[in-house]
Amino acid sequence: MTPRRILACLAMLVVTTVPALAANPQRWQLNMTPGVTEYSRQVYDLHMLILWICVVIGVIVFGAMGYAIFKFRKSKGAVAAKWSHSTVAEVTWTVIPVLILIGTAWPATKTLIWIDDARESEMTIKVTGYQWLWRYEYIGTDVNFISRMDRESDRTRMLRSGMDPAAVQRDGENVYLLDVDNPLVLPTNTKVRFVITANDVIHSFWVPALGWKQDAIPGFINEAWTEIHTPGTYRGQCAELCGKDHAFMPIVIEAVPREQFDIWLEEQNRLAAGDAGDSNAPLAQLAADDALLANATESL
Ligand SMILES: [Cu+2]
Repeated sequence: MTPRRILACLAMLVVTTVPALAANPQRWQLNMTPGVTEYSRQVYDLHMLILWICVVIGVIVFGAMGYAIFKFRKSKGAVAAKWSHSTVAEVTWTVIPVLILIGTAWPATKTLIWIDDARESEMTIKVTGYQWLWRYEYIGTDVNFISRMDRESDRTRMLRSGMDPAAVQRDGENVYLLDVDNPLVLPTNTKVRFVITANDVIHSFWVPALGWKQDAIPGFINEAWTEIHTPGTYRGQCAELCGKDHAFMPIVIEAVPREQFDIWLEEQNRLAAGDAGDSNAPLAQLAADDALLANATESL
């Protein structure tokens, strides 16, 4: 391999892995991330705009206050002013905040209207929260499966398991309490609509890299959408305290290119429809899933 090709490969690796890595939580990370969708980027931009406006206001207000405290201190012979009304001050501190509010509400409202529009989605996924796992149904297909925390994390978290959380690894990354058995596979560059509900108590579907969080409420269907541009693994959590194992129902999204997704979906659909060589395998899996669900809901 020529040095040039090695460089090209390295650059490719950086281009494909850095955005995906950056989308997941990092140690000592202080700010939110721009995520991996246009949606999350707009939310991030709004957050940064309002953060900087607040920083400027903070610097001006506390700067003026600090300056006044120092400059007009009693030891320097400062005497309190006697006036009690100033029309100029009244107008100034009314008009400036109103302008700031309009300046922030305008882009925020524009984004809110845009992110509420799930029309023209190319596919729909039904997400159902259970204590303490998720079910994903690819509407219009037979693909319907349960996603729960990986067994290794589950065994490790047990009291006195003697197992090392640092040893729960996947591709060199510590995924203790973060990984699942069946990730939600999504195609990139495709508008995907989610309909979100729950079967027992209120849960909340949250993957920070997508830029939104949506409550999963029994008897209600909430809606959200995403369009991921960067292939990768994106992790999330249930974000509504839902019972004793609330912290142990992670979400994993595997975003793959459309062609790869189509192959995966076709394969899953074939398995689900029982067309596979061993037609009992998917059925047995479904039965096992249902038994698991029954257990999960019974243990209430
Ligand atoms: Cu939950």
